Amino acid sequence: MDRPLGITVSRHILDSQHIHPQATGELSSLLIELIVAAKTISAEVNMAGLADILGMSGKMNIQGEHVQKLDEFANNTIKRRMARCGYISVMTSEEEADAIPVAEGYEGKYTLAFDPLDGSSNIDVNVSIGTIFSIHRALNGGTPGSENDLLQKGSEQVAAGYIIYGSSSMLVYSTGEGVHGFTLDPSVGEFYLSHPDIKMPHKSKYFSVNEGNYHYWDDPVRNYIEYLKETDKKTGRPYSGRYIGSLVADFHRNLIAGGIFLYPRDNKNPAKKTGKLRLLYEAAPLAFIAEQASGRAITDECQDILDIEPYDLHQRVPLIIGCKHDVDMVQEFLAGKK
Ligand code: P6P
Repeated sequence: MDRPLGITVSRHILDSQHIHPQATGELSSLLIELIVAAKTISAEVNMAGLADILGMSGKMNIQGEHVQKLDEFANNTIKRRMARCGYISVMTSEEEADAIPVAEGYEGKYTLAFDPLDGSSNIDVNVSIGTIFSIHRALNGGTPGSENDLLQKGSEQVAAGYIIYGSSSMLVYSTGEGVHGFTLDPSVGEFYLSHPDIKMPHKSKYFSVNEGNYHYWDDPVRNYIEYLKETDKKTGRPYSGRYIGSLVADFHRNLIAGGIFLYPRDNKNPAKKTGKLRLLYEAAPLAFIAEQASGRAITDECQDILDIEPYDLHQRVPLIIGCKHDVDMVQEFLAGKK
């Protein structure tokens, strides 16, 4: 018996484009180009243990972090491919201080913000890592873009998603019509629809937070974590702690199985006074996915992540993201109501 015909991600993107008669196909083509870059990165990540690509490149990035060779490879793979795709006018990457121009004559109507390989500190210990991307409309499409085109609110995103390089490589993306997951079949190099219309459970069973920072948090955050550990009157079971230390992996588990992730500000460390995670290419794209999957994402000042007006390409934000019931509960603690 023939294997069922899997829906490829290209097919899925084109089908959703056909629902919009006014669509020109440029966003579809942009996503398909980005996915080619992701497949290239996936192949390299999965071989990392074999090639000599493991280890440090000896360089430092804008964040002052040691750049791993795979980081550099992922950044260059996306940058080179997207600079000539013809659908974006400017890019920004976690690995680069300034906005990245596209090749002259290739200016398109969108912008791209990306974290080429988030969680890279986990590469050498074979923990899942990921690429995160965020797409907006450029302010003056078709002309060379600038930082202003990139500094747009998360609520203005036209598409966002991530690729997680784990036990299998998965692409999860949304164009504002739900969240859809695709699993890579490396034997044919295709992403097939495996998780249509993903919805976060209303209530979590996992909480993800680095408790090593416990003494650096404000009291409401500490009180909330203590509350999670109390026995639940109804279920008798406290939440289970799960923290991988790789944002895409922690987020993906919480998206599929139900969970809440917190990275609050750290009042003792100036580098993390406004949180550790970056708004444009980490918090905002994941917040877009979370809200499209019926979840929520706020800061520890109860501001919706998608409502934040960015002022810097690499600004950091405190991030609380996950099932709606649990984010609402954190908000109660932060507002002093619990
Ligand atoms: P910590 C990885 O370096 C990262 O940027 C995210 O992927 C992850 O969620 C976070 O930092 C982990 O930070 O301070 O708990 O090691």
